[in-house]
Amino acid sequence: MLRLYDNHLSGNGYKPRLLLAHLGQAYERVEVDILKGETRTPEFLSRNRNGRIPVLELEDGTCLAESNAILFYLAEGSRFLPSDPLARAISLQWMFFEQYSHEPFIAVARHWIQHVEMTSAQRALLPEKREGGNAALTVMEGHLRDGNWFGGDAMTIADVALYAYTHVANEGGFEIERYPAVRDWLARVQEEPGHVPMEPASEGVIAPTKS
Ligand SMILES: N[C@@H](CCC(=O)N[C@@H](CS)C(=O)NCC(=O)O)C(=O)O
Repeated sequence: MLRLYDNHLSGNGYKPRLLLAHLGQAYERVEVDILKGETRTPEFLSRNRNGRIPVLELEDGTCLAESNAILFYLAEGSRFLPSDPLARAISLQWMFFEQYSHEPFIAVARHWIQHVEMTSAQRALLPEKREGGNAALTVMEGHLRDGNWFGGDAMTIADVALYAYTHVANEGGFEIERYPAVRDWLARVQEEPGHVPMEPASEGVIAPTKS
């Protein structure tokens, strides 16, 4: 059985959880306490040298890290990853956008505000995080004025990747109401059959039913 090393607060961890629910794929979920440094133990580092969740452990013990790589692997052959080369690349385009222009601003601001005691250096960087996050939301708003989804005519892994931290952007101090097309897209993602919320995320074997 697939095993997912995960943390219930993490949008990066939620991405594979959400896709696995849509795929109706059973897996074992292992909660890793990122705030207590459990991602930096020798045991965890043997699964991901980069010391971060999520990590997907395959049945043969191979470990795959990086949330968007995990999405790409899991979605192969499903409706969440198009077969056309250009359509696949467009999904990847938005997933790289998420990692470079979105997550480092929106997820990091949320983490600092919600989960840790902010240092003065982090507090000083917060306006920069706000600016970067709003720039990403503006790009998304522009795209969604012309289309319902990011990777084509239906929901793909690009939407899963972008949904994870956008739907909790308010926790990072972002005003999603300023982005009506993004807000409508969030509702569309939530209305897809098989959708599961970010929390609660139980431990042990998760056996979703296929939507
Ligand atoms: N680019 C990575 C980022 C993963 C990441 O930042 N994981 C955080 C939780 S969201 C983590 O494990 N932090 C614990 C640590 O750095 O020790 C991905 O998309 O999977």
